[in-house]
Amino acid sequence: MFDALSGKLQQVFKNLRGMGKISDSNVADSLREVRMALLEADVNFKVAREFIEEVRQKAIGQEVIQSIQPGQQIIKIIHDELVNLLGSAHSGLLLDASPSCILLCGLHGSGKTTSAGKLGRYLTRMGKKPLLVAADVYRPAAMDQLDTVGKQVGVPVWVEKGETDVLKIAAHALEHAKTLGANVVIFDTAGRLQIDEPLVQELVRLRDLVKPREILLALDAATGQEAVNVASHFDQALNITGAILTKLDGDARGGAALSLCKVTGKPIKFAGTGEKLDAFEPFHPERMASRILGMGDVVSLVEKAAETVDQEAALRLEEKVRKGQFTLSDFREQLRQMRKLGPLENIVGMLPGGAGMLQGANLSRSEKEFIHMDALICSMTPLEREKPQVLNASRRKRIAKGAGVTVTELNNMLNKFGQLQQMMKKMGKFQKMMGKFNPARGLF
Ligand SMILES: Nc1nc2c(ncn2[C@@H]2O[C@H](COP(=O)(O)OP(=O)(O)OP(=O)(O)O)[C@@H](O)[C@H]2O)c(=O)[nH]1
Ligand SMILES: [Mg+2]
Repeated sequence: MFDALSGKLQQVFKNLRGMGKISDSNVADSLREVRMALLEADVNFKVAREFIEEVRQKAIGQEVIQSIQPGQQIIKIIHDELVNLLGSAHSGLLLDASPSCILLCGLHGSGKTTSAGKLGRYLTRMGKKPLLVAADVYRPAAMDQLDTVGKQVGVPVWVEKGETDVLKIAAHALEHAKTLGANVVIFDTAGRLQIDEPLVQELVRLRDLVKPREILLALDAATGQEAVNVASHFDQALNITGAILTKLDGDARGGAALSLCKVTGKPIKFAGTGEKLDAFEPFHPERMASRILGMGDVVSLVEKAAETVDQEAALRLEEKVRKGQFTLSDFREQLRQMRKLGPLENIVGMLPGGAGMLQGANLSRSEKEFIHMDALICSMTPLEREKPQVLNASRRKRIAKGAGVTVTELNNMLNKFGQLQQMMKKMGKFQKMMGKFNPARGLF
């Protein structure tokens, strides 16, 4: 969803890198472009202004202009500020009571019920025993919806059909949690089109009864500028502990994510990246910043892969990316795993340069293309997979014939692979430059 912002920032970086000498005035020009890009992405104007001011101060303070690689230095400053803007470090959940309650709140359709299920699934995988509570008594189908979601993720749901008093439901649910031995209780509450007094009153009463460790605001990333107001209102009313940014997979411009933390001072704890109940990830500011700046988010990808694919294969990939030894065989393995991993956009978008590759891509066609790519790599000899440089015209003809496609398609595939390989190499260098390279952990 940060595609537009990402594209613009990468253009600015490209210009910065290309400059042999950098002067005050072309730094100012670049920063103006960064500011425009932020504003166009719906970042709150005050936040954008402060961001630029911060970067400018640091750029001057560090005498960047005299340094050997001024462009790179400025890029690093922008990267670090972006991480800051997104909240510095990942904030986990505070779950130290037994049971610990999590209250989900948010506007109508912001993704509370879906996030309740996703969170339940996530916590189960963390070894917790969650219980979901249907505390939306207004929309007739709300309880059934949560019930279905709970069944899908294998998490018990407390439903009291016909009960209209949220406080009674909550009290009964807590008793039920004890019987079940559940240690996290997640309350799915009602939404409103707009935040209003009766809703706030109800949420406050519920909060005072269950004393939640976490009050998480489900916030639709597509709400743009308005998201910041919504978040501020909920925060003032309930003193939220963080947010779940939902629908990050959509075509929203991303301003909400970039402004939220600064404006409310509360962290984004999770991101929802699709309608499916596994499309959910802990929000890591640093990884998100790298994703926005087009450096890809290989760590999240590797984590996701590790969840679905076997751990060893994921570690092998991590190692190869780190060493810049990504070959066509790895590319093929990735293609196969990608197809196991769910929506292609999510996966490719996490790859370095993937966001760019996705732009204007027709995915149903891409799916077919992936099958072709797989067939092409299968038609190669091991040597050709390791060293595509050896592919002369006659080898290319043979491979294309073997895969039942044209040589042009083979050439396209090799181009794509080449780009990906380049990006991965660059990413390795970029991380070293950032000084965040941790060989013990592999990436970042
Ligand atoms: N693409 C995408 N869709 C999502 C995501 N999260 C939720 N949705 C969809 O958004 C719609 C509303 O989600 P719900 O979870 O019902 O939202 P809610 O806040 O519980 O809505 P109310 O209970 O009516 O206030 C559903 O169609 C979900 O499938 C997400 O991360 N990505
Ligand atoms: Mg709901």
